[in-house]
Amino acid sequence: MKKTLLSKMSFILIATLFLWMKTYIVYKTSFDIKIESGMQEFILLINPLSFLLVVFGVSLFMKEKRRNYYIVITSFIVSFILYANVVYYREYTDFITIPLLFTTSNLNGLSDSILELIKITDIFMFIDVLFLSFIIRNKGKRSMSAVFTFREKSIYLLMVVAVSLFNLGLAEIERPQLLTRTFDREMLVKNIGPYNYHIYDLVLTSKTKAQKALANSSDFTEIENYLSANYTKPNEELHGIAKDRNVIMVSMESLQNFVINNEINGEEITPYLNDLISNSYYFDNFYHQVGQGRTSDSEFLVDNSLYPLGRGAVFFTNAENEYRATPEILKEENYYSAVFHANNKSFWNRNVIYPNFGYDRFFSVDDYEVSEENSIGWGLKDIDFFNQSVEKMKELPQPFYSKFITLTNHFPYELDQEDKWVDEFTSNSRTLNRYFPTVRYMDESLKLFMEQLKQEGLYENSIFVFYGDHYGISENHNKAMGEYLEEEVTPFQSVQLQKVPLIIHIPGVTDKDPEVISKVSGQIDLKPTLLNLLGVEMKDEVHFGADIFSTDKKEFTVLRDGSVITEDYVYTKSTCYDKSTGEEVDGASCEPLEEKAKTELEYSDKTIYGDLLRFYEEKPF
Ligand code: GP9
Ligand code: MN
Repeated sequence: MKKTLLSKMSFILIATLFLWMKTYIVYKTSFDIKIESGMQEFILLINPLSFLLVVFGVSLFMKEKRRNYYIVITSFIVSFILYANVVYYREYTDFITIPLLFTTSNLNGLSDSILELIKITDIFMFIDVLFLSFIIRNKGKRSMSAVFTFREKSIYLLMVVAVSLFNLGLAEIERPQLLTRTFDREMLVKNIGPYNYHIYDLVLTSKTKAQKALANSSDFTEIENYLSANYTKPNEELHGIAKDRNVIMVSMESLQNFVINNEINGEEITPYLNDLISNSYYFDNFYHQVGQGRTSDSEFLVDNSLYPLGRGAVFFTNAENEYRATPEILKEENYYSAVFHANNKSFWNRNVIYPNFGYDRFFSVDDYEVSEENSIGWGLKDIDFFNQSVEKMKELPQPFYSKFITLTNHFPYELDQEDKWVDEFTSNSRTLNRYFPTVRYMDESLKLFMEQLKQEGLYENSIFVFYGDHYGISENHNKAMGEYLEEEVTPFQSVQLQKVPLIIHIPGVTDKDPEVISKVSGQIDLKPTLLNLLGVEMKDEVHFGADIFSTDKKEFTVLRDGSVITEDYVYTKSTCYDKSTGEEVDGASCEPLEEKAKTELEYSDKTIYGDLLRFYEEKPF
């Protein structure tokens, strides 16, 4: 009996249709993709199709029996990729990138967070795969008899090409240069679908590898020229004010600025930090600039004054590069350097990259006594962590540059009952609710840490730099956040919620003359700011930030997603806002800012992808 092409293809088409619809349902239920026109909605609807037709179409060239297994297995794999993105999106409001997948050594520590993010109903995401397996088991014989002629295969191929071009054409009209500008993953997924996006990401990854091979010293000269044209002279009065002091940096996990001097049910959330601020330099307009590498990205920014990457964690993708990080520079000033962090040493690839930054010692989980009693969530509780760290600090050669990375205030913000000193918030976001007690706990740990340092004689001759590493409450919790702040969280507000506290405390100096510095700045500026206080000449060092105390410092901060904040404007998600009113204004006002942000990030990316600092040694400028 002769079958029509359509009936022969019915199994392929059913599988395609299922996944197509499933992807669209996921768009609507699991991702927050902003749609502004009927055209965008249409592109969204059709965009999974081209990839699915290709990947299932491969089966036309297979033997019949194999074909059906291939379809079921492919359907499972593609569903799994979609599902993994759904889970990742629940916390990070972002899509997975290939470099991120190579961070598998991070997964052991993540198991708690993952359990928090998956739901029993997720099983429905695989229901079509079960259904397809059921069909081949029962109707197997019949549907396995189809053989495709050359003509039929050609018709199919033409259809695939037509659908793909149609999709790309519409996307190009809607978003010119979509594929050449890769700031925004949401835009990519919105226009070409999650599967094509992953292929695109794969191509980019290979391109990145090639970039290093092709880079040469003239690329470095270009960076040098850009940086010296934009050089900001540091503040002379403060130069060397903390010379030869021990440096004690604390990376405060997930600490956003909105909790500072704020309350929950009438109680201060950060009583200690509020107190410290009144004896310190406090920067209340300071932004985190991290990408997918989160804590590690903030470390990268702070130690190198280079931007992290738009995709993946630079700690993984470019760990072997040549760097001129702060510990290495301070070594020339006879400093010893150490990091304290009670997590696996390989987490974020730290054990590989730290020696490359010039760190002399990394105290990781193996150096701490960790038990059931003194752990919660991701590991050793902050109070115990600091407690045990002080003992090790006493042994360090001085002066030292040290960094402490806290852990308790990490998603999913678990805490023992006896450590809860303020109430949870009440909203529909468990995450936001639990955030307040863990922040309060971390605040207490910092207070105890300082008290101990005073007792051990490690306080007076030190300079303290406390900074928030990145946001703790993602945009997914905007509604609850709005309830807490008592105002709606618009994209304009969202950008400003990326402020993290920065506190610089110099005993004998800032307690006499504390100051609140409201200049717009970011983590990229911390290295030149600190090194100026330590009396280190920065002019010849490659750095993208500027001394925040400098009167010449421009109020211009670019976040890793390309958003820009200045004194007058906030630019984000292709929209320009007047900062004083929060109103949307004509895009022309932000155009130069957008351009400048793009150039800045491109030059920094180029430095990293091309491993350009390897040319620094040969030719200092
Ligand atoms: C893990 C800690 C937390 O060691 O730095 O990592 P994060 O998830 O915040 O990047
Ligand atoms: Mn972190």
